[in-house]
Amino acid sequence: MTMVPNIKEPYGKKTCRRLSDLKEYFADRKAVEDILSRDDPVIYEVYEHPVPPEGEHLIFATTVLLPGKVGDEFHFTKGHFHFEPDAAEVIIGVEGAGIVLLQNRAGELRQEQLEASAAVYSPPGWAHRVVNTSNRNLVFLSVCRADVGHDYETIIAKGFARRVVDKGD
Ligand code: PAN
Ligand code: ZN
Repeated sequence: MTMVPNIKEPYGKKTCRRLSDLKEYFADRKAVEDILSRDDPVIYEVYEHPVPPEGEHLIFATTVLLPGKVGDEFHFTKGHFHFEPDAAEVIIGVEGAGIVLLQNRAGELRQEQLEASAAVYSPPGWAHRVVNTSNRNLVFLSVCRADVGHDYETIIAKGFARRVVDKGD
């Protein structure tokens, strides 16, 4: 039995994030511009199941984070805090391997390994970003309250305290 229902159908919404959507997130702006002058590669896709955006429902989303780097920095999701009530989230690895960066609003950072069948808990008040450190797709399921609301602005303004780069090991 597969742990995640078919991620292609049915889903309520598919979001495709390309490098042009993430250009202010990567550290190496020259590498971003070099790649964008040739192509606008997909970094990740999110398949959300259709649920009403209300607190008694759960968001049920599968993310496919493609392998690759921008400069020496591994592909990652934008990362975000949740708004009201800063609700928690569970992230479950389905395929591939990588890292979840967790950071609270005081700037405290934690790092967890993500791999198939691993579950990572993002507590209330902690932002989460997933990084693909492997050479294949990193697929994971995210579950949280459907009314959380996503705060990307704080991450754009302050970033995460850690970047995950390839130093050859
Ligand atoms: C996930 C994320 C998904 C994409 O479903 O939304 O992995 O990451 P970004 O939203 O940071 O671009 C989740 O955390 N939902 O709350
Ligand atoms: Zn979230």
